[in-house]
Amino acid sequence: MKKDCRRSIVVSIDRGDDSDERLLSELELLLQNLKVEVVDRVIQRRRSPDPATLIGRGKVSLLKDLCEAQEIDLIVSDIPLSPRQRGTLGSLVGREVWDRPLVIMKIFEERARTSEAKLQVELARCRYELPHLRGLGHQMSRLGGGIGTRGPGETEFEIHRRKLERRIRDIDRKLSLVERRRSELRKRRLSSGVPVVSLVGYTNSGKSTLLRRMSKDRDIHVADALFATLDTAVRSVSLSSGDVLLLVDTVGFIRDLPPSLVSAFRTTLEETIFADFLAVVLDGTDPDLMETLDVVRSTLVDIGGADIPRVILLNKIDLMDKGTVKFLESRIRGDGERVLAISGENGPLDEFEAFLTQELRLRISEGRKGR
Ligand SMILES: Nc1nc2c(ncn2[C@@H]2O[C@H](COP(=O)(O)OP(=O)(O)OP(=O)(O)O)[C@@H](O)[C@H]2O)c(=O)[nH]1
Ligand SMILES: [Mg+2]
Repeated sequence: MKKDCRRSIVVSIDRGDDSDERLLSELELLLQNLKVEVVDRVIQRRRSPDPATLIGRGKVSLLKDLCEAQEIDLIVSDIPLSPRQRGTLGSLVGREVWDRPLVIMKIFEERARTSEAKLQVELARCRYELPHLRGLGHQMSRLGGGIGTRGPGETEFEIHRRKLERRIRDIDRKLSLVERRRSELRKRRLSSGVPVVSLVGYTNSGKSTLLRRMSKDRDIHVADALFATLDTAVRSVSLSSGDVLLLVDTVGFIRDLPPSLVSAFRTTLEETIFADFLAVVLDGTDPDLMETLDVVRSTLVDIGGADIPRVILLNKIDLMDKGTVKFLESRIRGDGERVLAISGENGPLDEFEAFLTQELRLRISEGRKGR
């Protein structure tokens, strides 16, 4: 099986929007994380996607020629595909077809380490595959993931569908047990009276680095990779003021997180909102920093954490010049946020610690509302 470094072509629609290029480069970074090389791009300028094949017929035949000439294994669409589009495109080009949600899901699959994360990823994958079953056609045998299929046919589809549905019910049951245990732990955490601060933010922004540094726990996993963390870690942290808090680190956010992943990881994502305070970690070297901040804010709205008091930590300033740091700080502040510039890796954290001390004392004196 050709698993290492597969060759791909990325396809997309150019709607004349600024965000198109940004999304494409992010998709290529996601693919790099999966050891998939992007050999070429086929981008079509058109107002709306073709309902059957995403790109028009002419581009499909160009794509087919490119696949043969360049020994391509895989087509990756930047735009989420309907089951019909994925199936039709796959059979016309004769290659496996992925879309952006599937790419993100595959990264989650690779990264999942605990049994809970593994179950959540599998649940998301099953929910994603279910509507795609009919559209998959000849690709089924390649994507079956252990559920053996010899060839398409109504009964094969039916058997596969029923297996998926049974598995979804089974995982749902297992996860609800995990959720019960988790909510017990959460209750114990809350009744301890120790304030809880959650680290939230885009994937790879430096959340785990900060947790590792502040808790002095060398076992916290840090990596220059997307979605290095898929589970929740909680550590006790003593500030220089003597105050103690619980610091929570969990899964990062990304643009267009697939709905099936959001729902499967909902309990993990929601873990961040059982907090007195949020520290939003932003990678200062991100060229689309303000847009990323918007993604983080809208994800917080989605998971019900928008009203928790927060500070933005402009992180990785050791990699930036002073002028840029000042400029970004004032932009973020101008956007109505409180902001502190830090280097979670090696800069001083006393300003952040003093800020937390003051904030948490204020919260405690006001009483813990809504918890
Ligand atoms: N130079 C520099 N690198 C940093 C800093 N903070 C984090 N990093 C690096 O950024 C990468 C990602 O850091 P993580 O702490 O794993 O990021 P994360 O937000 O937990 O990422 P996910 O778990 O994938 O969501 C790692 O290579 C870190 O070493 C910093 O302040 N300065
Ligand atoms: Mg992490």
